[in-house]
Amino acid sequence: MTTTEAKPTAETPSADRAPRGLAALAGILAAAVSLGIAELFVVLLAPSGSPVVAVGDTVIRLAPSWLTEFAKNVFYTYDKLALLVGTGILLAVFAAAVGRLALRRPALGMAGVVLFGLVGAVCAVTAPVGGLLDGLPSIIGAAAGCGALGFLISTLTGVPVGTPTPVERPSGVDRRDFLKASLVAAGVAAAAGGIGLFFRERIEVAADRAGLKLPKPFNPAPAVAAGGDLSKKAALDGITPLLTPNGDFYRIDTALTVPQIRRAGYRLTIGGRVKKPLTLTLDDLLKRDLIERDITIACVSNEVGGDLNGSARWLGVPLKPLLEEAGIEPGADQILSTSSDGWTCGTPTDLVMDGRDAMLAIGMNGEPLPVEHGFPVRMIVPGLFGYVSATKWLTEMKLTTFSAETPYWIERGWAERGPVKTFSRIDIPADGRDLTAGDAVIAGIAYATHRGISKVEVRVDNGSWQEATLSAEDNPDLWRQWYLPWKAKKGKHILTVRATDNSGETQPEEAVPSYPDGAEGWHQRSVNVS
Ligand SMILES: Nc1nc2c(c(=O)[nH]1)N[C@H]1C(S)=C(S)[C@@H](COP(=O)(O)O)O[C@H]1N2
Ligand SMILES: [Mo]
Repeated sequence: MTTTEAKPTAETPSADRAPRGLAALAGILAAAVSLGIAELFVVLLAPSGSPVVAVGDTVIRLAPSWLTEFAKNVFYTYDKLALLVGTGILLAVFAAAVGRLALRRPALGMAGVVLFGLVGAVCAVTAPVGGLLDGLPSIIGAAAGCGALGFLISTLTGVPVGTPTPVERPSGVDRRDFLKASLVAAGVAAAAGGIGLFFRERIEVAADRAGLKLPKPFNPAPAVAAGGDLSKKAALDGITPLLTPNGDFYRIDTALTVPQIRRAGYRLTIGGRVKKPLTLTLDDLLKRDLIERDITIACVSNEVGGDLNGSARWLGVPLKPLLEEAGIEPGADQILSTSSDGWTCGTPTDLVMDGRDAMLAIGMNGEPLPVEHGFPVRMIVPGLFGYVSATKWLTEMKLTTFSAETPYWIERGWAERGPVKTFSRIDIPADGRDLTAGDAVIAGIAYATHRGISKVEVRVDNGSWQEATLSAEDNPDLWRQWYLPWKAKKGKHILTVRATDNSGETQPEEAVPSYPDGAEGWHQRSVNVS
């Protein structure tokens, strides 16, 4: 501490108030340091639970159902976020009180930090996936928090950490010392927490996933037909590739932190209205005859011309024979699937059993499923939007009825059945790209998963519809690329595309929003030709 004038009696109100406000800040910074250090040790010790997530999950687990329902209704999809923000606010209030307490009674302040660490530790240890080791990051975090609190408070009191409670506080607090100490604490919290969060999702299951050797498919995907992939044509540079690389694949889910499921611990239960309930390990699934299929999946929230869609070569266990083994009882019209984090999805039983390539995917484009895309197992059902078919981190399938159980998004008003709507998109010319007059090309993709695409037409301004050339159909579950050569004339032009599916139905012109069962309308792009 730098020298301060010793004026023992000068307890002016402002001098007193300022350190108290700063002490509250010290408490909050100390809490941040504990959390940051705890996150860092979650990574170093590699147990399953971060204290923040563990506390949040414990609240969800113990909260009465009326409260969780209320939160879901009020906060809609942001219910988990609301929980974290609410917890954060409570924590900040608690930490501020602890900071102020520490100013007068350092020992009690430390006790507050320890209490805070203990709550985190207890929640982590008692979590469904928790073990004793999972409590350690919180304890280490609390120790660091105590250190930070002592350090920060000492800059306010001028009394070094560990000295018995000061009887008199020097009145002239050196704000610069406190500011410096605060910056150090904030830096430590941010760096430790940042490193922890950054690596947690990567290292936790990454090694486990990398260790999974995918079996060869019993029934491989047919080779792409000649003319089945137009990406190689030089003129079509920029067209959507036939299969989307995993790193570019869109991602949609409600998960705040990506579920981390290890291979050894994985279990899938198939129950409800079945004759023989099954529990399968990952090895059980890998031992079965696997199929490999090129399938496009899409999100119901995708807008006209949007990119919440992607195609992959999925390797997986066909669902139909598996469910036949379980023996579906008559009347069970819904397959309610649940993910490890409690998201639910309802798929019509008849569609899964009608012979389409519905599967439990374990491979995506030649790799184990990426963790964000559902490692180790997800559902894929051609022809249905993701919210009614594509459960990631799948842990349970329950045969039930639509009238008995309402899945996550259906409860929020989205359509109970979600067949994919016919979709077409212009990729070339890219948005905002100017062209020079002369030979040009218009190109893109179209899908009507499971029905298949029969025709794509393009219109320039208000001209007549011209039929585009389609890539050879690989299978009706996969999108098709298309292109149309165009003699571009000078000026501004509006390009419009529409597709027709194999049932003969053409995309309607009238725009319809994505809620509640998928957007409709024609994709347009404007282009300047000079
Ligand atoms: N566990 C879980 N699975 C889920 C979801 C989710 O929120 N949680 N979202 C679904 C939705 S709405 C879509 S569109 C697809 C997206 O799959 P992707 O992220 O692999 O592209 O996943 C589906 N599976
Ligand atoms: Mo979705």
